[in-house]
Amino acid sequence: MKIIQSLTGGLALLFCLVQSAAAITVGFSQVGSESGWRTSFSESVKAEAKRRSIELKFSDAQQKQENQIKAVRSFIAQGVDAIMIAPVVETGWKPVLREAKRARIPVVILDRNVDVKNASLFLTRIASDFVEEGRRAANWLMEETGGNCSILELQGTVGATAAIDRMKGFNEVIAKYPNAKIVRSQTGEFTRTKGKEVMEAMLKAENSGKDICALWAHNDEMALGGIQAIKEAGLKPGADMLVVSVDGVPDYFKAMADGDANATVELNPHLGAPAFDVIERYLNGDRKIDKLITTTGDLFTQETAAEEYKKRAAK
Ligand code: GZL
Repeated sequence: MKIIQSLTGGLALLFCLVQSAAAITVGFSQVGSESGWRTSFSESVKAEAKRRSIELKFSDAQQKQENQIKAVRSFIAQGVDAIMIAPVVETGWKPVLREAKRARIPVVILDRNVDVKNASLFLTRIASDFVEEGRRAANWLMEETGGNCSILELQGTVGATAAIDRMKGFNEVIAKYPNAKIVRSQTGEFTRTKGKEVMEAMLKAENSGKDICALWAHNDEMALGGIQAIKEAGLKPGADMLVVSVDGVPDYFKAMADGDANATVELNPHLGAPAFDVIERYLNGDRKIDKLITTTGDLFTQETAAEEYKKRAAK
């Protein structure tokens, strides 16, 4: 009898060891690949999953929320250990988050936010403070121009937290300067192509931009498209018209080093490590997880752009 008992004990121990060593499976629903920042974000999550031997199921939604919701439902059906969502817009998430909760699968929100009142529908959100990014961009511009500036704004995706909050932070600062005003504002959907197209239209409507002091873009991709449009309108971006943005992608550092752009607030794309940390903590029983984990970034200008570009382009 003793032999059977020690055998089953040994098998149970073996099973636990194998189980705990088994890789976890995480489903990740990503917005798309609309910007250099987004692709760095995706690559960093994939590299981190590989480093930790986590099985990552990656889904690119091509900017469509219905594709994100389909992907999350598929992750639930596959019984993944955890789900990460980088939501394209804030609204429309309650039903599928309820389904994940019913399936007892923890959900981590990355970057932009979801507009749900019931905070138990997700484990935590890991993101930058977009309002602060808008404030920093505006404070730089007000300092640079003495608060005397007519501005064209390229907004991000309508309904996306990054667009809503960057606009909020920027407007909060310029409201203190009577001679600072956004004269035109339109969405460039966070892409370079659309940013150029919208900037061309705004310049045409504003006497080719001759009286415009600055372009404020919610991300570098749109700013880079805007810079093309400013050049084609016969103006010198970075000089005739200042350019300030957010993200800190290598191409934008190159534009600043070339004198075509002036400042950007860097956005950390490395959200994989903190996300997997919090998932592993939760799966190991930790229930003391903050509802918001913020990342930070610095404001960069032309002064250090060339050396910063070398560092980033080399990666
Ligand atoms: C903001 C993020 C934005 C980036 C853009 O955190 O959602 O989406 O600023 C990207 O580059 O499109």
